[in-house]
Amino acid sequence: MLEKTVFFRAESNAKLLPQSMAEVILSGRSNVGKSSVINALCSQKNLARTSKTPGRTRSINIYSAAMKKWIIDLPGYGFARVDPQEKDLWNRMIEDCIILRKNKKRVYIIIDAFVGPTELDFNMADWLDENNIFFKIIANKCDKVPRDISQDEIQNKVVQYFGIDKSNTFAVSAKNKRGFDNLQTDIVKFLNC
Ligand SMILES: Nc1nc2c(ncn2[C@@H]2O[C@H](COP(=O)(O)OP(=O)(O)OP(=O)(O)O)[C@@H](O)[C@H]2O)c(=O)[nH]1
Ligand SMILES: [Mg+2]
Repeated sequence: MLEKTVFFRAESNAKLLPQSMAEVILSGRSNVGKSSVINALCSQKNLARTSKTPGRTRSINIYSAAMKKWIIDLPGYGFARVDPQEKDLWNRMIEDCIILRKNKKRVYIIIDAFVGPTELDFNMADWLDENNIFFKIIANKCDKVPRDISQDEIQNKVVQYFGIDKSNTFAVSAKNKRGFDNLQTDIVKFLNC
């Protein structure tokens, strides 16, 4: 389904991006596994560059799942070690990419299933709500959660925390490539590819 996804373009100014027909945008804190989730989603090892060190993705990275159907990897929010100027640039990149572009889009916020949602994640969700932008939540790194806690329970927690419908939550492990069936189906349906 998404195996044929290819790298399309990296851009730091969202205003310069051409129009897509539909796009999914993966956002989340630095190091939460956004780029790893893209690789697992597309069943490819090295499509998106990942790193142990936070702050790896520094621009809007666009992957093309089909003609003008995009999967977008953003820099992480809240990475303390980038200098204030760069932080401003990152925030602008994220804001412009999500708000300015009026095309058909869906945002997924990726959170750490083990750490749980942080204040930054709630801020992101509130900000999307304020701007009337629909989002879904992906809890990644489920392999770090004790085994007696099921995927279902993780999703229930996300529902409680964010007050969203369970159908809009996903629990995955990019490391173990688990839990991606529903997410793949959801994204393919949205992109219509
Ligand atoms: N245990 C575990 N580690 C993961 C998982 N997904 C990603 N990681 C690790 O988390 C680290 C960060 O992964 P990235 O995919 O680069 O994270 P990112 O959110 O794109 O990070 P930035 O681009 O810096 O914002 C890497 O060391 C990954 O191997 C997962 O499901 N489980
Ligand atoms: Mg990244």
